[in-house]
Amino acid sequence: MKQDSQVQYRFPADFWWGSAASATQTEGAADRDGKGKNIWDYWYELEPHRFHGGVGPADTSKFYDRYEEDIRLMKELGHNSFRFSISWARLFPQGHGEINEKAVHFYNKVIDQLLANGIQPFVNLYHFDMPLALQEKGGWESRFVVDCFAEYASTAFRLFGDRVKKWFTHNEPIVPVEGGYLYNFHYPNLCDFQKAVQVGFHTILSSAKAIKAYRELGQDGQIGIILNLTPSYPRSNHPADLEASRIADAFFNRSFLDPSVKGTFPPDLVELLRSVNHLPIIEEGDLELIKANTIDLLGINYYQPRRVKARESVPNPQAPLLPEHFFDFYEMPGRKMNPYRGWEIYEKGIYDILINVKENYDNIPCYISENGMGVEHEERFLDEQGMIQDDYRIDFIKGHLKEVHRALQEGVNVKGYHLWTFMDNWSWLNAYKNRYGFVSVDLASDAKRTVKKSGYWFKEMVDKQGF
Ligand code: BGP
Repeated sequence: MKQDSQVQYRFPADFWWGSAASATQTEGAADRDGKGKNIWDYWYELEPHRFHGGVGPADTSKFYDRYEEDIRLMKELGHNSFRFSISWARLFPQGHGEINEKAVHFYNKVIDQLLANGIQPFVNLYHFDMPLALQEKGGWESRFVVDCFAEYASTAFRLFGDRVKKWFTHNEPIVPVEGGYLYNFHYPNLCDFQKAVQVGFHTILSSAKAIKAYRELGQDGQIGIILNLTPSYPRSNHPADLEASRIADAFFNRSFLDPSVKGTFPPDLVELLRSVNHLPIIEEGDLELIKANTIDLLGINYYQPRRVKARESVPNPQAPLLPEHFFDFYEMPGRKMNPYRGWEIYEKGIYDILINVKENYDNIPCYISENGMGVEHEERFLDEQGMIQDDYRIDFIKGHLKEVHRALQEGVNVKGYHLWTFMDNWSWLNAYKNRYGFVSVDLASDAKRTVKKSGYWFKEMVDKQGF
């Protein structure tokens, strides 16, 4: 390929370019072709008012029906890789036992269609969507469910592993812990620190069991996990602020990063949990299993940093225990915000994460598995041709890619960049409020797809191997 001298930030020729999505957020057809209910289907039945605009997960962006068109568009937009998730409840309507052949057919078609278009399928197994039948058995609180996950994982490897060479056990496993067991934004909406710790431990255990199953099958791909890493920046260098940031980092980053990459839990986190008498129940052999089954490849989702400071008040002794018992959040004056999502935009965060992975995690192969910007009312930016002029998204991507490029120059083993997300999708509680895609989805006109300016910009950037 001819090299363009205009390119200031050049990426390797084999860099993975693409986008990421998840089953519940894009497939739709939630009650068709034998899919079992998951916790989102169920929670929506119970409390539809919790979801933006009262819009639920039944009929999200219709990927189930329109994957062929969508994959053709991915190719047009320069993708050489695409990450999606399998819906556990579609493949196993009861979470284990009987397989739904229609799901096998669907995922086979998606994988084959991707490959036929020169796009590597990256497949994730768990993206927040516990089958309801297993939630009724305790969800991640239950060891039975951990074993069901291992069964589901090894079934997926056997069915699809001849063609899928990049596997991920979980996407952002801290989020179901936070949402379901601490902060009430996922079902089962509890605020229970002990259960949160147990769920976190079982998630890690399930990941290790899936990795073990993968290796036992002797398949020739790579397996990893996708973590949302949020660098914890202290307000100042005061020892109390530094301590606050160390604790936040232990809770939200190292809790999953250390066992996934090193096979061990951070000693300071273990000590802290012991000091508040909230260690999880660990059975004989669990820690050895986790130690023996670490990842090959790390997916990094990055949206925002976490800024913290020392607590300014003594916690209410009657209040439920939460991580914020140990630190306060800090709003840095002058920070740049995405006002629609309420998240700070701090491009250098992605560089700091990558350098940390290089220096403290043996420079394990990694890639940016999600990064993106959700914007409300994007129809404001429609031009006369009907295209959304999302220059803000292009700027957002460029700003982060510059930092990825800097990390690459400094020897970080970073292999690719995926935008969240390919086409506008259903954002859990935010439903269709904020739009993230390269491609817009017009809900009012049969989910019509229209490429945004950023989609074409991306294609050109990939062709030039940079910008
Ligand atoms: C990540 C999730 C995605 C996606 C994204 C954007 O945490 O992996 O599923 O939703 O964040 O967040 P949101 O949709 O809540 O705006």
